[in-house]
Amino acid sequence: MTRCQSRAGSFIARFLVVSACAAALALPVDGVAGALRPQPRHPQRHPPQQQQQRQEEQQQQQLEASSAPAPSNAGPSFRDGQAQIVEAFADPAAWIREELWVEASFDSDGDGKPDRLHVAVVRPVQTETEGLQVPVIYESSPYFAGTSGARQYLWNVRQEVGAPSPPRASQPPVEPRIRPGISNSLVEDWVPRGFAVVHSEAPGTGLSEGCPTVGGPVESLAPKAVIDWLNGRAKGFTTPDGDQEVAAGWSTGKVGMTGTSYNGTLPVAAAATGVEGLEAIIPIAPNNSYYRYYRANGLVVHPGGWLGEDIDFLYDFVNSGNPERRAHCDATVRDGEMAAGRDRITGDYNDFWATRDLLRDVDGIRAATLMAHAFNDWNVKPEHSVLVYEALRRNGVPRRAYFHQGGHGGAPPFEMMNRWFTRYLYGVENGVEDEPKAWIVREDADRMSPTPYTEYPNPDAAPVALYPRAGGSQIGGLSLARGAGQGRETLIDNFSFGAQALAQAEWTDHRLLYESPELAAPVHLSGWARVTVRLASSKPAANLSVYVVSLPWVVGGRNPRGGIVTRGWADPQNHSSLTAGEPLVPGTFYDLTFELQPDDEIIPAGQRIGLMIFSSDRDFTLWPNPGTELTIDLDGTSIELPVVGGARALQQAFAR
Ligand SMILES: [Ca+2]
Ligand SMILES: [Ca+2]
Ligand SMILES: [Ca+2]
Repeated sequence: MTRCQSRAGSFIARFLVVSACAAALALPVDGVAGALRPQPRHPQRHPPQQQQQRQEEQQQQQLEASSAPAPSNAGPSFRDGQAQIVEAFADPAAWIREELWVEASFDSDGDGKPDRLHVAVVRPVQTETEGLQVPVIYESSPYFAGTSGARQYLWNVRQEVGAPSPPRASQPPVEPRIRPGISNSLVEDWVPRGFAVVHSEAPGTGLSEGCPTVGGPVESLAPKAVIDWLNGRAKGFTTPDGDQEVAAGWSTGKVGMTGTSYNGTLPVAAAATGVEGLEAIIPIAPNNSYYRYYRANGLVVHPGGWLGEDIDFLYDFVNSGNPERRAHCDATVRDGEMAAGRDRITGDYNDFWATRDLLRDVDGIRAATLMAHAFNDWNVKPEHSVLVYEALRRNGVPRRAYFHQGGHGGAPPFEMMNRWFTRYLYGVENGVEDEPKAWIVREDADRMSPTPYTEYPNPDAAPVALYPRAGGSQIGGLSLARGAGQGRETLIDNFSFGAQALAQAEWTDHRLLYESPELAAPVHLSGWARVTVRLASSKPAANLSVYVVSLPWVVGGRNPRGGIVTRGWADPQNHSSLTAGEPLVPGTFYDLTFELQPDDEIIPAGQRIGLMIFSSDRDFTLWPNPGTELTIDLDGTSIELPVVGGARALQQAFAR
C-alpha cells in the first residue's frame, strides 16, 4: 500500500488533496468514497480570471449545496483499483446530455471563420445538481455521421509498377446520418462509473465544420481544441454560428481518449500535440503513419482487405460534412494536395506523407499510453503501434502494450482499461505503472487472458541470422551457417498466385522458398525480423514481397497453425533511399535491407520456419503484367529473426 493509500481512510483525506500526494487525489482505493469535490489538480492551467470564476462558482455551489434540503453527495467509488458502478450515476434517464460546438484554432474550410467542432457530452446529473466534477472519457471519429465504402471506387491495381494509375472515379458524397448525441459508444461503461463521456466529429464530417484531411494537422488540433475546452482554455458555443457560450465547469480537466482504428489514431494525434489534460490514451489498432498505411518501403501497397485503397478513397469515405463547403474541400484537399502529393507512381516518401506521419511527432506524447494491436492485423499493420510504443519506451512515458494474435481491432480486457483510466484520470494509486509492460495474448489463449512479459519486444530476444541454401523453386534449406557458393536463383512474377498457393506449391518458378529443419522445440519470436536481399530485376521496376512462414501451411487451421508468421514488402528502386528511388538497371544486383512487420509468436515444435521471396502480392501490391524476372543472389541474402533465447535457442530447436 502506498503512502497515499494509507492516508485515504481518514475522513479528512477524503475531502482534501493531501500535499504529500500531489500526484494522486486522496481517494479510498477500496470501499465507497464520500462526497467528492476535487479541485482541478492543475488550477494554474486556467487563466487567473477563469480560475477566479471557477472558485466563485464552486463557492456558490457549496452555498447552494449547504442550503439544499438533502444532498445525496454522490461520488465515485473504487475497488481493486477500478472505478465501480455507483447507483446514483447509473440511471440513464437522469444523465445530462448536451451538444455544442467548440471553436478550433484553424479555418480549414476557408470561409474566413475558425472551424467549430460538433461535440456531445453525457455526464452524471450530480455534475449539474451537486457541483460534482468528473474526468472525461473522449472518443473522436470521422465515421460518426456515416461512410461511403462502395468498392467499385477503389483504384484499379491492374497496372505496371512505376507507371501512372488508371483514373479513379470519386465516390458520391456520404449521405450524413445525424444522430442525437453523436454516438452511444463508451457511455454505458463509463458514466455509471463516475466519468463524463464526450464524443466529437472530426473536421469536415457530420456537423463539424472544416475539411476532411485524412491525417492532416487539423486532425491533431481538433481533439486538442476539445480538450482545451474541457480545461477552460477554448470556447464552446451552443450553436455552430451563434455567440452563446457554454463552459465545462463540471470537468476536472483530466481526459482519457480511446477508440479503434481511425478512432484510435486520433488519441495518438491529440497526445502528440502534448495538450495538457490529456492524461491517458488507449489507442486500439491506430494508424499512426498514412505512408505506412498506403506504402511500404517505397512501394505502393494497400491495406489488407482494401486492395486499391489510397488516401483519396478514404477522403471520400468520410466526406460527410457541410455540403456548402464540399466543393472547396474537394478542390483544395482531395484534388489539390492529395492529388499532388500522394505520388502513386514512385511510392516514395515525401513532404505530403511527412505531414501525415505521427511517428514524426511522437516525442510530444506525455499521456500514459495503453497501446492495443494485433499481430495479424493486415489492415492497420502492427508496426503502427509498435513504433509508437518503442518511442514511448525511449522517452520514459508511462506505457503498456496489449498485443494479441487476431486481426484488426480488439480492445484490452475492460478491467485493464478501467485500471488505466482510474489511475491516470482519478489519480488512484492502483500500481499499474509497477506492473509488467507487455501483455501478449498467446496463440492458444482467450483474448481476454494475456500473458504478462517484462517488455515488448521480449528483452531476451536477440537477432539470429539464417541463410538460404540452393533449391528455392522446390524448397531450399534455411541454415544458421552461411553457405558459400549457393549461386543465384530466379523467380518469375505472376500476380495470379497468392501467397498461400505459392507456399503450398511443391514446385513453382513464381517464388523461392527456403525452410529450416523441423523444430525439435518451440521457437519464440518477439520483435522485428529484418531481411537482406541481393537481387537483380529484368525490368526497371518490380514488386518485392518477403514472408516468414510456418510450414507445413495449414489451410484455415487454428492454433497452433502453419501459415504466415510475418511479412513485408519493398521497392527495390528504394534500395538506398526512401525518398529518391532510382530505376533498376536490368542485370545489375542491388542489396536491399528492410524490416518485416513486428511480431510475437511461438512457432510450435514439429513446424519448419520458411523464408519465401516473391514479387507481386495479389492481396496487397499492384498487379503488373506477369513475366518480370527477379534473380536472387543467395550468397548476399539472409534474414534475421528476433529469437527469444538468441542463437542458442534456435540451435537447440534445429538439433535433431
Ligand atoms: Ca471555417
Ligand atoms: Ca519507390
Ligand atoms: Ca505472427
